[in-house]
Amino acid sequence: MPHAIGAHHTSPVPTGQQRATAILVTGAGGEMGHGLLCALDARRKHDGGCGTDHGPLTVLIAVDIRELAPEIRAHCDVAYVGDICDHALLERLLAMYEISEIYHLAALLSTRGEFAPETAHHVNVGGTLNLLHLAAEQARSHGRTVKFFFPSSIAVYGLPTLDDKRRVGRVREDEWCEPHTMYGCNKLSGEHLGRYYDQHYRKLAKDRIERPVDFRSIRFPGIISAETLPSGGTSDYGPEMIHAAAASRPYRCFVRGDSRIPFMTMPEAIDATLALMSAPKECLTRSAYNIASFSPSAEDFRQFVQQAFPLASIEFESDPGRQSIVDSWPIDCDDSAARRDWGWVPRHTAESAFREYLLPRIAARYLHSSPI
Ligand code: AKB
Repeated sequence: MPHAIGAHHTSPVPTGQQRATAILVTGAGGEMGHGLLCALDARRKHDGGCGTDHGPLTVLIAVDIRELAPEIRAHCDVAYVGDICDHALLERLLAMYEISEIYHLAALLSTRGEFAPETAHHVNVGGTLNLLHLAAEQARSHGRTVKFFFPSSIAVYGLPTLDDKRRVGRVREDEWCEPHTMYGCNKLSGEHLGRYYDQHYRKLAKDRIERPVDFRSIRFPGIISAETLPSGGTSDYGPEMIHAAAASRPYRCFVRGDSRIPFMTMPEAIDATLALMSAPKECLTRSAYNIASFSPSAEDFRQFVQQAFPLASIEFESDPGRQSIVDSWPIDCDDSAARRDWGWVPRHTAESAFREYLLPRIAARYLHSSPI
């Protein structure tokens, strides 16, 4: 049975019949959850307590399979420890809140998904279907469309060979979508399910409601955070290398030095998420968008890191399985649709990302180490 761990309430949750207007974040304790909760909390404080236009009672609800760390829980009103595949939890949320926005971050990432692909499907697709159904039921009950953010991934792409990857270079949203991982299949499924709930839900039902869900998605590249270390991903070699050097730990990189995929910083990912979610629907020509910021090779990562931490011990030892996943992902993504439709612009080059954000913030996190 899920249990709620009530943090402080930044605004009183009404009693009796009235349900509080709420924003729901699943996977809140994960890599993106920390940054997104902070940003949503800051937005509602800036808006005078309302992260949406439904008045001052918007509460921020977090759901995760594990208890949230105190510094994350401080940014939400209620934190539920539970499983997004648990219908009792979702029914409880339906009964207690009028949810206006959902940020569905909960997922098993690409590496972890390859050890338990059926479990990955159950969580990544079954969980997403549950949340889309919750959004549709919410829309039916409060009569307003529910905005739904779905973090997709470059994992939806599958370049057949390394030669194809090198020849193709930059990919557009509608090409090479034959993923090599269960996670990539799940993210592609999630995109299609979201588009269905947005445009075609219950097409033949007599009591059909028009557009219960306003589905929006971004195909994120590898994301590097100074605050959190990712786990279970195949793009993790980038952040792992930097964090290991800052913590004076030797690092054995599981891909070749010439491996190259797109990356971005966590602040860029959070800003892009909020920018897409606040864009006028009529400006959006797609439900899933590419964005990208910089595409360093693993050797580029090593050089940036060793310039900052000269004593860092970094070796390359390619793991064939994880290498084949990275070799199937594109070198870069064409983000022209995101730039045109909702003003996406990357904040960094690889150099500025390391110099201005990653190295100083990660070094500070480990205190005793400081980049040159
Ligand atoms: C992973 O490595 O699985 C994720 C991703 C690229 O979506 N970080």
